[in-house]
Amino acid sequence: MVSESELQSFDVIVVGAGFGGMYSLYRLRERGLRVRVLEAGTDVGGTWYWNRYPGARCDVESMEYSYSFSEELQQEWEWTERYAAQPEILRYAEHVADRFDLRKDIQFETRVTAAAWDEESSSWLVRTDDGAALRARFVVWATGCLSVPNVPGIDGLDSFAGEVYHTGRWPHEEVNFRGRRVGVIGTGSSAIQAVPMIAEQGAELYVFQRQPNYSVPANNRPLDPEVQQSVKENYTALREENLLQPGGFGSKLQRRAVSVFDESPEEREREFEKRWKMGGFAFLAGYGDLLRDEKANQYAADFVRRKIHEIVDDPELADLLSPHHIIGCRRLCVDTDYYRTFNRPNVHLVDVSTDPIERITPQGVVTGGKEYPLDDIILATGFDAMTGALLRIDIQGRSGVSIQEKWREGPKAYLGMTIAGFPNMFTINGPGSPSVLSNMITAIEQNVDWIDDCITYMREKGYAAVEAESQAETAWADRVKELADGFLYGGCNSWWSGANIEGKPRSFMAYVGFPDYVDRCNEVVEKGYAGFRFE
Ligand code: NA7
Repeated sequence: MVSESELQSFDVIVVGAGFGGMYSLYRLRERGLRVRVLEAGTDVGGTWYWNRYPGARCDVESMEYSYSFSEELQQEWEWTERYAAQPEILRYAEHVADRFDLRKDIQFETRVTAAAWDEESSSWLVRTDDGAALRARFVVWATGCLSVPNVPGIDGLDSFAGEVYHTGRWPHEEVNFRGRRVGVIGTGSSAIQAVPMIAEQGAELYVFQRQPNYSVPANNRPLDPEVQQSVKENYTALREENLLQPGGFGSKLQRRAVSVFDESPEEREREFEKRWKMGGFAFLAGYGDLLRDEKANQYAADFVRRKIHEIVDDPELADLLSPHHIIGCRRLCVDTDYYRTFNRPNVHLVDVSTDPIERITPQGVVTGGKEYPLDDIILATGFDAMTGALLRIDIQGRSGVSIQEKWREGPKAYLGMTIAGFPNMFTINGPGSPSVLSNMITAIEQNVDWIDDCITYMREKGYAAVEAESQAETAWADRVKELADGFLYGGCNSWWSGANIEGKPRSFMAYVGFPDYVDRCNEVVEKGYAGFRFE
């Protein structure tokens, strides 16, 4: 046991060195606080450190998916593509770490296993997997929304004789699939990005599909240096316009509020076609009612199904690849050549919608009574999203109440950042904040700035502890639900409502509407931290 006097002690412990943790460190250290970041990986980057699978790419444009807090940083960094690929985003994260000398306060290869609130000292005792304990007044969880891989409990997975990869835990060394028989399980965003790249490597590829997903073309391209220069000349204006958008990004998506019912079939076709060509999330921004009205939504869904049939040569295969759920209800995928890849002779779709994968043998995957012999299996099976990381840590708040007990019926967090019964604890992009519906980096900056202001306020007033009030937390959860209910998000089984993990409580976990969220966070401050209790 480490004695109390030997405990390393900090003002703030930040867990995770992705974009959330890095900015937390930068901001809070600038304030003169003693900050320590604990990170399980060997370097910074979070999502972009772990998700190294071929084709991994951001679906928010690179000029927007970047920090805005430093004018010098945003002026000096040069992006090469409209949508940056994983290696480039990771280089950017590393550059930020170098530029602001962040690594000196980050302890790598350290996983937090427990954190307990100590009433007497109004501080947290944080334990790590190397047996160490640290003390801090505040804990900031920057553990990511999509950081805990979901490994399906398929019988025999451990018995497979070849390699098993998960897209969210990709090896650091290059993996070459040339000449190999590869099975991809899953057809979410990760698979949709990886499949065309692996097919191109010349693998004999078997894609096991339980449910198809809608994907729109990225229309990715090299970033024109002149375009980049002109954005940089007006960066402040772009950032400000983005803050007014529903997701805190995409002011150039030509968002329109009109209803699909107010336009003729020809106008609608032209509009969808134009947006299909623009690429990315512009597709769903053409009409105000696509995500609110199921009948309106059908027009967009029909359009994508027609596109799939145009692209895929075999009509039966096109049928299988065509989703029938509400488009946008699950997070829209953005691809480069996904559907076209199925025209290749080395790519095979295996429909496991009615005959689930029965088991995995040393040789391959068995479904529908047939064994598919494979050399490698790629699990593109997603994540225990939004709450998975925190629920895997033994976090105990006041009176020893655990986060697992607290969130048994589903997560609640006031402003998506604080939890009643867990004083001096903040979550970045937590459940009940815009998080996965927004530009994550913009949301991170807003969350961290708010937390920084709160800590600064406490220091000025001489407060030792801050805690969300239960009533405020419940009212917030009701608000999150009410907002989501105004949209079609409840209409399908998606990871952002907990439906991909067996036994997980169902609730839509993101706050719809970034500008409204920011207003409410500011209003709380203006009203003297309404909904919070200070000690
Ligand atoms: P997703 O979107 O959760 O996709 C996971 C996929 O894995 C999905 O197609 C699942 O099918 C499939 N899956 C999961 N378990 C199984 C089993 N047992 N058998 C067959 N298929 C299975 O994760 P991604 O990593 O692609 O994307 C997550 C987010 O990361 C994405 O939205 C972006 O925001 C970035 P299902 O649809 O459940 O039938």
